[in-house]
Amino acid sequence: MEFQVIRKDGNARYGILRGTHGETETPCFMPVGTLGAVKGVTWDRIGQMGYSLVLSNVYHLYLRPGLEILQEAGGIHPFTGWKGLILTDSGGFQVFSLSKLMKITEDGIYFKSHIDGSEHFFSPEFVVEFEEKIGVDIGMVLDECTPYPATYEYAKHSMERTVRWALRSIRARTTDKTAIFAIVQGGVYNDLRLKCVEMLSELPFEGFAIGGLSVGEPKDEMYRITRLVASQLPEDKPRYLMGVGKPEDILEAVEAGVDMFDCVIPTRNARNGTLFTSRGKINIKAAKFKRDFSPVDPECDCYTCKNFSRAYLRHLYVSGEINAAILNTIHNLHFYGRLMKDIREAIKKGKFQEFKRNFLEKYSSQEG
Ligand code: PRF
Ligand code: ZN
Repeated sequence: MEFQVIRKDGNARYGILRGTHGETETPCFMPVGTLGAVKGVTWDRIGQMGYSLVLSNVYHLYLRPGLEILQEAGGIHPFTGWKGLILTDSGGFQVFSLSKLMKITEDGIYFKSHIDGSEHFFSPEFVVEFEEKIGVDIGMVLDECTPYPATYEYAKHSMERTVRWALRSIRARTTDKTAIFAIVQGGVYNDLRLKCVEMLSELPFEGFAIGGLSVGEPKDEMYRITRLVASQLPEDKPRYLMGVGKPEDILEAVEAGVDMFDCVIPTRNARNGTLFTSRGKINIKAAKFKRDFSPVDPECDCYTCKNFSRAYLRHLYVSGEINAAILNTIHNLHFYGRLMKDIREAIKKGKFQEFKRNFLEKYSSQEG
């Protein structure tokens, strides 16, 4: 993998990330394709919307369809049919949020499947092996996501374990076709975060993620830790803020120097009928849209906005029509893709601050 920062505007960076299956400009947003598909849209749509990097997940892929099937297919690319870049999260976070976590030891994580209750074990070595075997472009290391709130002692131990696991992960590597990214933990404690960055930066990772945020802490804490960590990470490596977020969070993090994002918000919200517009979010279920024959966002040039009205989308949604999820997902992912493109253009022109201010002013002017 190759990463190049091409332009800086304050701490915001415009760059290019090249991997085994293509390249992406940064800052970028990765649509979430947990089960090997982005819910509600086919890969050709994802590509048309300008996305060339998507996120998937070791926890899910390991349970279903499983390593054997993925390997028999020739890897995750031939199996899923996605031709672009793939990053997989390690599963550590999903074990906490989805499965019945049984035990964390120095060796790894014991957990029960959320599907059938069967027992499994992930070690840092196994996760890297899995990511290499299925042929992802970027694999995240196994980490321990510190919950919020957590005591200093707890956060310290889990951060230190995450660093020891990162070292084991890097030692387990066997190919440079799969880039390995480390994850910075340390809760909301400045000194723990700094110590974690210091220890991880000495290791030959190809990128660094900021984990353990957007887990219930106040916004200002999340922004503070993001700024602190981003300011200390190596300049020449990509920085990924995991599981974030809302448009306003992305703008804040880009300003701090973050290059990559993922979040279920655009896709999950689409399926709940919450749509992003340049003037804020709307909920398409609302009765006030019953006779609103205008597009979701008059400034949006996605397939949904060019062809359908709010009234029609509301009708599809309240009727439980499967096309509601599809059309809403197209719109929301288009909105996020456009936001990231506008961010990149603004950085290139040295006008990121101006763009951020204008975007937020309009976005909070809210009609709905
Ligand atoms: N660790 C991993 N994946 C994650 C997180 C983390 O801390 C988060 C936290 N927002 C989202 N996804 N491995
Ligand atoms: Zn649209």
